[in-house]
Amino acid sequence: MNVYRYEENPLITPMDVKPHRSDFEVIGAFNAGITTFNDEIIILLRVAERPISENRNIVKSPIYNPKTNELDILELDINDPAYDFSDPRTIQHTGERGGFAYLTSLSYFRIARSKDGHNFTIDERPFVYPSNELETFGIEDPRITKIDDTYYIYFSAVSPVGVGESMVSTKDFVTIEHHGMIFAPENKDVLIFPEKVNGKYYALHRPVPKSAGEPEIWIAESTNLLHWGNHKHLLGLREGMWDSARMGGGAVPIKTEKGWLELYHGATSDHRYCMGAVLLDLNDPTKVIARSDQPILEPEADYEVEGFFGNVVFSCGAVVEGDVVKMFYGVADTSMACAELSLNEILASLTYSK
Ligand code: MAN
Repeated sequence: MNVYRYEENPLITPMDVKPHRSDFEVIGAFNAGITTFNDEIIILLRVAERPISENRNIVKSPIYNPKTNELDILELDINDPAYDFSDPRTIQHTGERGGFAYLTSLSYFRIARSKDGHNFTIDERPFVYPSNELETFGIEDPRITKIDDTYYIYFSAVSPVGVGESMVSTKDFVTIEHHGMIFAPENKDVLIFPEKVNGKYYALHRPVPKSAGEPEIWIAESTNLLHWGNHKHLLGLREGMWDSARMGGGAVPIKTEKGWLELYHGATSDHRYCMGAVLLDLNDPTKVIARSDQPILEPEADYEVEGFFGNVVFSCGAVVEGDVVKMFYGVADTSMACAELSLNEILASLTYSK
């Protein structure tokens, strides 16, 4: 696979983004939703910020308070046996309980605009910010699907009651309308197809089942983008391969002559995140036609291997111009990068099911 990583990579780093308050620091500008609007590429950054801590033994967790519309700052002692601080992203419960109690940062979305995909201007203020009790730990990993004149922005909504997928929409990237949670916890990595197929909207989603099943990709349909049903299991993990432990949709499905091309992420149990592709039937996206045996992009460059959470390439969107796929992607849960790939080369690299 010929992958052309931009020479300026990483394109946007935390240092390029001003914190939204002076007692905070930006630790991530990554996993951005991508679309085009008024001849510009919109890079809807997931900005992760944390309160500056002077004391190494205290971890401060920012929590949105829907009653006051302010952030509360929780202070945790790293020697507290109730918690495990080894994952830089989360504060885990110790013992049998499992799962995370708090996050070490709070994410929201900020707009970066670019005419050429290389140079950016970043808005001064947040565009989408936590606003209700299902978003108290933040909002993450936005994807943007344009349908007619409306941009649907959907993302992980994180709170103590779970991680689900919520949606807002905008027509002008100034005002937003809230649509609430469209996939209940635990669910992430929703990707809404950009047009109806046989009269129905389709979405990929990634539940995390507990008593049976794995974090794998499902597909659902809807007539109004808000209520999703007729769920089907679409794509499973593959033992010993790059997508053996977790997976989820990445970019908005790309319509090609051969089918719907979905660029998705897969990870191994040691948290190495790669991007690969799956091709779905044009007239029935619940049917898988072909899939990547090898990743189309894997963490190799230093900015992909090292960072806040290293060995991660994670795309939430691409811009397609003819045969060129400009895949924007988050690197190491820290910054944004872009790589160009050939659409036909991706299609030719897939292993077709018999
Ligand atoms: C995982 C990671 C974190 C994220 C939480 C909540 O632990 O992806 O970065 O904040 O989930 O979504």
